[in-house]
Amino acid sequence: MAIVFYDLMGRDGRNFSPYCWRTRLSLAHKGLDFDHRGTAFTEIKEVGGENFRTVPIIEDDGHMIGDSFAIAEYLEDKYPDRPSLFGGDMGLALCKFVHSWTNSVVHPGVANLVLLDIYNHVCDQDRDYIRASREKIFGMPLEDVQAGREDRVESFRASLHPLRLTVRGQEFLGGERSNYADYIVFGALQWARTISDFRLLTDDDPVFAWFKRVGDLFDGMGREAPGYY
Ligand SMILES: N[C@@H](CCC(=O)N[C@@H](CS)C(=O)NCC(=O)O)C(=O)O
Repeated sequence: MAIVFYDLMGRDGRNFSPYCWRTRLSLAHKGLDFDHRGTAFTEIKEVGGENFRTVPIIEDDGHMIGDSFAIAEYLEDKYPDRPSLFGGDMGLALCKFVHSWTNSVVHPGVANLVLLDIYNHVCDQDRDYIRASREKIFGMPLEDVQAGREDRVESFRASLHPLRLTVRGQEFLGGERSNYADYIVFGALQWARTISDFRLLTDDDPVFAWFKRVGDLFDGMGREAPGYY
């Protein structure tokens, strides 16, 4: 039976969750079929009850697994004969660094530039929840978080310089072929692409070229998803 993949669902069927993109590309990387189930923020509790407060969640062989990194490790262990996501223990250890860097630098950078756009793309049933919960986290109205972004986008681009220097000299973070590190960072930029026409990257940025390379993988899985560019 195909793996069931619970993905965050936004307005007009847009799938914008950065963490869910990590899982979606991991499933494709492993060549595993999946049954895609779009889930609103306020429906997550109906999927996994008290044990799962966030998506992605997958269901495989009667097991439910949550948390994108745990899912990647599960897939790697359960399907060792399929293409490797980490390339061994050393690759896994390095992916933990990429995970921490993305969560602590790239995600806040993206959210500070497009938070109101995210809100404008959540399902109707999620709107009150997202406004209230995110305004609590950020300590200000969503409109204020996003204000002045034209003046702030350059410093976001500068924060990606380690990534830029790397993908200028190699196809993927994984080297000649993509690995889980690529999917972690791609998810952050795909999050923005799916919900905002505000360009985080310029056309001539090597990071944008790499983003497009990852988007082309698996028959254009990332590229074909509805987005603004
Ligand atoms: N550590 C989790 C984080 C996942 C996460 O935060 N997912 C968001 C969607 S992008 C979510 O489900 N949020 C639920 C909420 O805010 O109520 C992972 O890596 O999967």
